Amino acid sequence: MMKGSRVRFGLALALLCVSNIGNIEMLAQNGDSSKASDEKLIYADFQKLENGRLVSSRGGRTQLNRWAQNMGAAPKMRGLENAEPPAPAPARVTDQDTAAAFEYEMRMPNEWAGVSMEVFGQPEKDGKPVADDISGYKYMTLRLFGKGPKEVRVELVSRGQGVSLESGYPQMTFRVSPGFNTYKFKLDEFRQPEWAEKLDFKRDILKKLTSVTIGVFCEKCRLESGTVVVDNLAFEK
Ligand SMILES: [Ca+2]
Repeated sequence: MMKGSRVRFGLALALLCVSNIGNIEMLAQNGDSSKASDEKLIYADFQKLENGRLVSSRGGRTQLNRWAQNMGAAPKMRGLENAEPPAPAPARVTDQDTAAAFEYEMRMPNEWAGVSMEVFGQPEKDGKPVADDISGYKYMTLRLFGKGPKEVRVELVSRGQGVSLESGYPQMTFRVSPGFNTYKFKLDEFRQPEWAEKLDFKRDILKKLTSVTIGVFCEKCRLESGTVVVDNLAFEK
């Protein structure tokens, strides 16, 4: 189905001009892909911009986060130019298809550090994130291209809904294969790290999901840089 070489070529082009494509306005052509069906919730296909920033399928905002044990050597991250707060950049997959991208650079010394893209399902209401109940779904799927990272981590996050962790949300870490591939994860295999404050996965997260992060991380960090491109984040039965 996928014309591998063409997709790669498209991606290479997109990544080369990641900083120049903030004003693509031809994104919203993919029809009704933002509609949630019973079988599948298209969480983010990155076909829409609001105020120049990529939003999720139902208009939730996107942002870039970073963290580090030593913030003096915090990772560098690059997405949409001149965005405050920082945001991923639109990256062109095809004429009709846009993804969300960021570049990162890990710096030393750092015991641990990371950069992630956070995607909210819905726009805020009264200044608060709005939650989704995804407990009826079994899988998360997403399409991802990674140049640089061996592994990528996705997290299921709930903010402002009674739970407030700085970090340690249920997560899944996976090895990145070459190419722009679709990955599929079982939701019930997401786990919190051992050191995290324990949450009730169903009550606190699956029933109150506000956002998803997709990110890169390091422990005993070395100098390392790369690019991550994400598209078609969905929950499936
Ligand atoms: Ca897309």
